[in-house]
Amino acid sequence: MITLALSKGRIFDETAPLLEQAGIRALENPETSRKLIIGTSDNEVRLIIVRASDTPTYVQYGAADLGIAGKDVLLEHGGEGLYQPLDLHIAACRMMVAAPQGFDYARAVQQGARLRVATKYVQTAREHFGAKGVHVDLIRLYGSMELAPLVGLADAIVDLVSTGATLRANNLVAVEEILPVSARLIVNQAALKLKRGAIQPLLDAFSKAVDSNG
Ligand code: PRT
Ligand code: MG
Repeated sequence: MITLALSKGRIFDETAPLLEQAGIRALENPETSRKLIIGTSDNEVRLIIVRASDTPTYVQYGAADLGIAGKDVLLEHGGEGLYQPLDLHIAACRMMVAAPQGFDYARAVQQGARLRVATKYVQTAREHFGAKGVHVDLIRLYGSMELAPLVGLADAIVDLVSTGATLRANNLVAVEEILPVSARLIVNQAALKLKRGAIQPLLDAFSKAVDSNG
């Protein structure tokens, strides 16, 4: 049996077509089912439904053989015990620094000001600002980062941006790109060795599906 860890929402939605191209269909819809373990049309493959930020943990400890997680989540996790064979090119967005319209970020950086930055992506933000030599106090939030500058909690945020609609709706503007983000297939390193015969065809099928989507 092969276990694949996925989060519901955009990761499941955008993975389902790839799975289908690999001949695997979920037997229930995780958006409507309350089940956390879902069988598939392939008797040897099951899905487990986890929080997006928990996916690497399930795979690291071998509770799942494979998983699908955003690059953002993998950078925060650190990637220990994980093999990352494939960029699936799904759930794409960009990790950005954003600030209120009218806040001169470039000038603040140039002047060496100490910035308060709210984010869920503390590790990635620390590395980014550290490499640039920007002084920051990082404030860890678990969501709705866009609110922080509006109520004086932070000068700027680090968040994911896809359409930009959320930033616009809150009078924020992206001032710097940190990195492009997409979802990656991850594999437990020990499982890859022990179950290579079962896992390799799945990796090949994902790879073929990604290529055919160009
Ligand atoms: O929601 P939950 O707290 O359970 O976890 P999560 O937010 O980590 O999960 P989910 O399902 O929302 O996101 C899963 C993965 O999708 C992330 O880890 C990213 O790799 C990827 N992804 C792609 C995104 C986005 N695009 C995205 N736009 N994740 C989040 N967003 C959010 C962003 O944080 C911001 O609040 O959408 C908002 C901005 O969107 P736009 O279109 O208004 O710019
Ligand atoms: Mg979310």
